[in-house]
Amino acid sequence: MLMCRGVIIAYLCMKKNYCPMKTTTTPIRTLLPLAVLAASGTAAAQVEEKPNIIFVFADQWRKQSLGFRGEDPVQTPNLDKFASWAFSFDNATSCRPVSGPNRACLMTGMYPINNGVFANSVPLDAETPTLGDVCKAAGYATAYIGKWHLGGLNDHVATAEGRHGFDTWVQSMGHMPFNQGYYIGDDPNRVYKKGVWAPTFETDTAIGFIEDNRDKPFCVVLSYNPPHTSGGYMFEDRWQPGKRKPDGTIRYGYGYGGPREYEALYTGVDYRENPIRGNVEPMRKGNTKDRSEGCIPGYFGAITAIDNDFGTLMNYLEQEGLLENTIVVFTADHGESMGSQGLMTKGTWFEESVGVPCIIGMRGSIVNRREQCVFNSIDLLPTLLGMASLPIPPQVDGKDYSPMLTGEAFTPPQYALLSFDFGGVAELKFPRYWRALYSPRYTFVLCGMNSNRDVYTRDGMVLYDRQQDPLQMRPIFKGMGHDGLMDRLFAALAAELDATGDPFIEKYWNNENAGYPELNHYTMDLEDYTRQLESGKVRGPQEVD
Ligand SMILES: [Ca+2]
Repeated sequence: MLMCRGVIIAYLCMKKNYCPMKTTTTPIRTLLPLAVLAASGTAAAQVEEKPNIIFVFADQWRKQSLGFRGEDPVQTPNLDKFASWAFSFDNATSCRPVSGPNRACLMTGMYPINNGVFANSVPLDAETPTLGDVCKAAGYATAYIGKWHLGGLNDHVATAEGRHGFDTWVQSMGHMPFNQGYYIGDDPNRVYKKGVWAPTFETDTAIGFIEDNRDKPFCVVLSYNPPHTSGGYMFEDRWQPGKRKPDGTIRYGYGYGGPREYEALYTGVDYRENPIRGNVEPMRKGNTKDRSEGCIPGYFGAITAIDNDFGTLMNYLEQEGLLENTIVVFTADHGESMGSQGLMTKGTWFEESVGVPCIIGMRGSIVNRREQCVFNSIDLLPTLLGMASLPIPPQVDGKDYSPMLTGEAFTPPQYALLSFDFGGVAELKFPRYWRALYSPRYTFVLCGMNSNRDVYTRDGMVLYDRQQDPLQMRPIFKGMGHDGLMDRLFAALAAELDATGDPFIEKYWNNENAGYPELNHYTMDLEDYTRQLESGKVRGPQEVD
């Protein structure tokens, strides 16, 4: 434990010496230091006019799983209704499609290379401003309910500093949606909610918080853990491909799942004969046992159940007349491959992995549109703060799209920059480096020398034209007639990486001996960290990812 703390403290100290390059042009009005804003005598009067913020996100919910998109055969009537009057970014992306890193992107508006959370179980610097910090400083009542995953190896955050401005704290731990454990406020003991579908409990908790705080502006983050693989009570008979013991028996507690009445909506279909998507392949080549079909009722069942919980929240807001002064966001951490491209889960540049729902509404203020421009997860924080006329911290890399939401002229960025280094700290010795430039039409990828490169790229470079090939079944390599376009995209990607200080192309792209990287402007004692995990004295990242 002491060694682990030493690693984290060393990391924090080194990080403070790093000054990230700033690429965002920020209006002068947004540059007020948080301390100045908090001390302002006029803040109390002004804050009463501020809109509320409700930030709802699920974990492994791909953008294809929205009924109104007409892609996956899944029912989401409440999100369809929300999108019918709100603003939907149809090409929204997860900046780094794995939990802790993308959650840091969502909460800080900064790229992983600048916010420091490059893998699961790396803690977010307590001094980096988040949505909660900004809203609290502006006088909002603040709450965080659900999965956090930004507190390091021991994710439970006991200190006010580590809660990043969220005063009401109901943190879920692990993947047990029918026996979910929570850390609530300062209580060091984990409280379990047995037999209750966790998103329903969390939604009710959020509504209770709103009821208690509706006389002043409030900001609540509602972070649902499902849909996610595993686990525990009521998951015993579920099955996830690849999660069998060596003797072939099912590992306890694995598999996607939701309340049985919602799963029942999706059973009785032979998904092998009727694949949910045109690019579904056996999960592992040559392995006829491990397939995705068995997971589909659990995955879609969880999604429709959460849609029902989201409907409960929206009905409450409508009945109480809160939709006109509340910005509501629904998005996800990242997607789920569910057999597409022969893959499960996330971590790749494919649409099913990086594409997320992103619907934003405030009745009477935000226009109704389905927009095809790029919108990266780092853009959500500045966009919300812009909509609420709250200060955008100068460290933020993302863009404020709020003029677009209100129907004003706005030129969005041409590209979103996506990236990946590692899943969790347990795999630090097995990097999955890649960088991608994402436009409304193209996905252009540079892949380091790892297993993804072997399978999906040639010479570490691949282009997909999603207009001609939406399922990404026809990769374009150099020499196939698009070299000029690929050269231009390479130059644009290189420029984006240079702007963020990312040495990927020079040091890691074609380096088969690329070890622990300098990709985050500081180093950690990898061997110490690994020993801590192997000792069993600290909980490893396997419990949350
Ligand atoms: Ca996640």
